[in-house]
Amino acid sequence: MPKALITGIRGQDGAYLAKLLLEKGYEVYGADRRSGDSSNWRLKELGIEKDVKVVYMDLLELTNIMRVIEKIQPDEVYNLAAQSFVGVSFEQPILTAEIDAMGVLKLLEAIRTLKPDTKFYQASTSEMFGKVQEIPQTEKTPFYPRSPYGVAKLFGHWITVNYRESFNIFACSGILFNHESPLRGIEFVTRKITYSLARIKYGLQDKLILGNLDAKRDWGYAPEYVEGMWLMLQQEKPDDYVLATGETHTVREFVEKAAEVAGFSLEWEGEGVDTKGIDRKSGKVIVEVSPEFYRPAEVDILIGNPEKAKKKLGWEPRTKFSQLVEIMMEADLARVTKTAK
Ligand code: NDP
Ligand code: GDR
Repeated sequence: MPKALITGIRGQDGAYLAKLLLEKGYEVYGADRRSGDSSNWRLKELGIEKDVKVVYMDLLELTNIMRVIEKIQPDEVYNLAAQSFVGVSFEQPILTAEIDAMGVLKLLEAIRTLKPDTKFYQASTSEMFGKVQEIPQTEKTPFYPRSPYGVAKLFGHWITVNYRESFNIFACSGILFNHESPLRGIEFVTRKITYSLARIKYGLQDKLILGNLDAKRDWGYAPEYVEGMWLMLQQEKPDDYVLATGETHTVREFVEKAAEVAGFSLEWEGEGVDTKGIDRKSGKVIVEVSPEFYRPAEVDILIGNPEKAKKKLGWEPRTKFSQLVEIMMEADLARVTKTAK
């Protein structure tokens, strides 16, 4: 039975990846940094809470990481743990760098020292492209990160490449574009939209307040992206791959589609921070814009080209933008109805 260690087990991708690996017959260890909230709601929703072996490991502590690697002797390590919220990285840049940059190095050092034949996956990101230099973005597009998160992840990416080239470690960096699901954290824009609209529909909230509606993202469906992570570690040689849909949509389009699924009839008024989204049926303002949710530096557009992953891994995204919004909106409507009852 192969053994996999997943860091960030309590996050969106950790849960879907754990499910996939369990289905493939892996013994799955999930590294949890032991925060105050021990609900493990994502693993519970997927029905795998009892199947994952939880180990306590924080990416900030090298000796902790070393003991875990030594004890488990994993065949594969998927490093999904991160301070993953771009907005917060402007407020906690040092912590973000300690986790998202130095944490990767600590994990690689532990592998190099204790079990160098471990296969390693690093969760890199399209945020490394930042102020984009080329459309669409590929593995060869130059990087220009626009946030402390993007800069820290760029270190994580290059140190992964460096350990592959210097120490012959089977280390892959997956440059993943945004991927969403009903298990997405509520602070990210897609889930914030679907959860808030569900609450507005059932009278639990008045308005959805957002930042930049014009940002464009390449949004895919998370369960498909974790398949790509696994595929990268099953190849003969380690390499880096972009996973994306090749389509881009604005935040505004996401709101419009979600509102339609939730049964609102949305109409826009005004511009910039004065933009309002009005429900024609009730005449109520249900969407507003606030500078509070704008970032000091924005990534205006992301659109990835997943050709290499298609060709070499046989990986292809299947869920289209409108299906993704439907899946997320319907899941939140169902959740909110349950709690509203
Ligand atoms: P989440 O934010 O849902 O999960 C991240 C997890 O990392 C959380 O469970 C968190 O623990 C854990 N974590 C944070 N700090 C530490 C630490 N110091 N030590 C150990 N664990 C820690 O992220 P996603 O699942 O969405 O993403 C997975 C990875 O992929 C992240 O690295 C992210 O940056 C990257 N990525 C994500 C994309 C996406 O669209 N989802 C796209 C590209 C890259 P806790 O639960 O205790 O807070
Ligand atoms: P992102 O995701 O920064 O792309 O990072 P997020 O959903 O936070 O933002 C996407 C875009 O929406 C705009 N936006 C808002 N964002 C949030 N969170 N809240 C708002 O109210 C709001 N209004 C507008 C943002 O400005 C941005 O342009 C995600 C994370 O998962 C990263 O960890 C990952 O690396 C990248 O995706 C790829």
